[in-house]
Amino acid sequence: MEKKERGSRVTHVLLLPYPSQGHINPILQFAKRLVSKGIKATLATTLFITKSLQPQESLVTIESISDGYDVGGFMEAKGIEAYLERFETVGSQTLAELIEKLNVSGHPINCLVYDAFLPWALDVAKGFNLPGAAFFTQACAVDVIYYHAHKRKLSDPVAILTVPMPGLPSLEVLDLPSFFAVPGSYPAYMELLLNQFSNLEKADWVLINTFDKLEIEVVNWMDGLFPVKTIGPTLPSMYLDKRIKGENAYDINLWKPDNGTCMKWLDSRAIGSVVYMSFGSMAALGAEQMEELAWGLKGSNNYFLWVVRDTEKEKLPSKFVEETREKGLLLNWSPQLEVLAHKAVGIFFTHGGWNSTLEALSLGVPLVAMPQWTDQPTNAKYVEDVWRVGVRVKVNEKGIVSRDEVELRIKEVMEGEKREELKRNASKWKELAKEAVDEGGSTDKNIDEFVAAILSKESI
Ligand code: UDP
Ligand code: 7WV
Repeated sequence: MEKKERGSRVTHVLLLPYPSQGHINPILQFAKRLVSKGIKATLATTLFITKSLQPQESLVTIESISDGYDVGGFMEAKGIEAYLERFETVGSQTLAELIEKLNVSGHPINCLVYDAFLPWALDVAKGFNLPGAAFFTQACAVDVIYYHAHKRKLSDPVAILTVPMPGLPSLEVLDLPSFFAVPGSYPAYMELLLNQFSNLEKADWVLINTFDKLEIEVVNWMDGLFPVKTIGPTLPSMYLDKRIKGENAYDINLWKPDNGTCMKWLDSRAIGSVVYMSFGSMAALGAEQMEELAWGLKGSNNYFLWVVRDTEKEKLPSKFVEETREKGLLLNWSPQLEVLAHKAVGIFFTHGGWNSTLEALSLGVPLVAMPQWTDQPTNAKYVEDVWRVGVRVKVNEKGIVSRDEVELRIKEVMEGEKREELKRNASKWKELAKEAVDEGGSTDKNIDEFVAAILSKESI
């Protein structure tokens, strides 16, 4: 592979994700794209995560920093406030130590790509006189809503909706990221999201895991404020352009996927006959909601694959597993990309996390969106009304999605009159996602420009 060299030195990019599944996947995938373009890439993640990883061949080297919770990670902290505070203090220091170590190792760092959730990392980079690129793991539309709120110091949902937000569709309170809908509900999370913009004017680049055609109006608008480059969707190359041989999976799984059983089970199902249901890595639903989902799934009378982590299983109705043995399979953690790419899967019933949404769009699978919190309501709004690749469930007066609603929405997307249109639109986005990352596409060009820009900064 051609290496981008200056003298005998290889250009070396250090990447720092927020340590959750939904943040590690995209940044690590982006790192692999950089490697395919001749860059050396190192991922810095927390010791709590690195010590649980099996050694494996990877295009990207993994190094450890500390969030101050080496034993239990986030679960060890007394809540998000304590976690973020200690992460900033211990993280800043251990990130600086890592950069120093790498600088004397013969492969000095030329650029830091950091998760926009961790703006202090940019200050660390600047302390070494290094260029820094913020990496946004949420939709550009969501980022822009937080930008307006940050700029005007607004967290009130009605107030934010009176602000002109060019590039966005007309939104209602329930379409906003959840931290607005119930003001004061999660102040530390709200601050985390708003703080993405606290020093962003100092970032040399703003990378966003999206692609131009998906949200062109809002991307163009944000590009007028910051040096934006869309670099997504960050699915493994084999699911899109297939230009990077063997690049077919996310390398870090915080849970062990149940590959064998699940894929064999799918192989024996008819085309488009399976409902795949998953709420991502973080959501924990209430027992009543789990029960409604369970009976709604059963009532729809389809085959289903449902990711219910072991810690959530006790919330299932006692007879459910027994009564649906013929129809369904429960998994602790799925190989989600393989599942979504399988022809037996007819719909994706999802919380609509940004990675899951991009994966469904990129693999052409229609959705039922059941947003839980954070950016998921806004993603659901786009799924239903902008990209028109799925429907959003309605919540009843008790805040629950009833079994009838679950059944109705599944049937609507699985066999209703909307199905053909949703499938057509999903196929269209699949093509456009592939086009963006393929040779000469918008994402491909942006990554080339990013690589060229790091090289030119280096030679100054
Ligand atoms: N994922 C997976 N197996 C599962 C559930 C999720 O591999 O059983 C992956 C999924 O493909 C996605 C990520 O975990 O890349 C979840 O990210 P997302 O943004 O959708 O949701 P979050 O977990 O951050 O809420
Ligand atoms: C991890 C922790 C907190 C949040 C997220 C991930 C997210 O929305 O991506 Br708010």
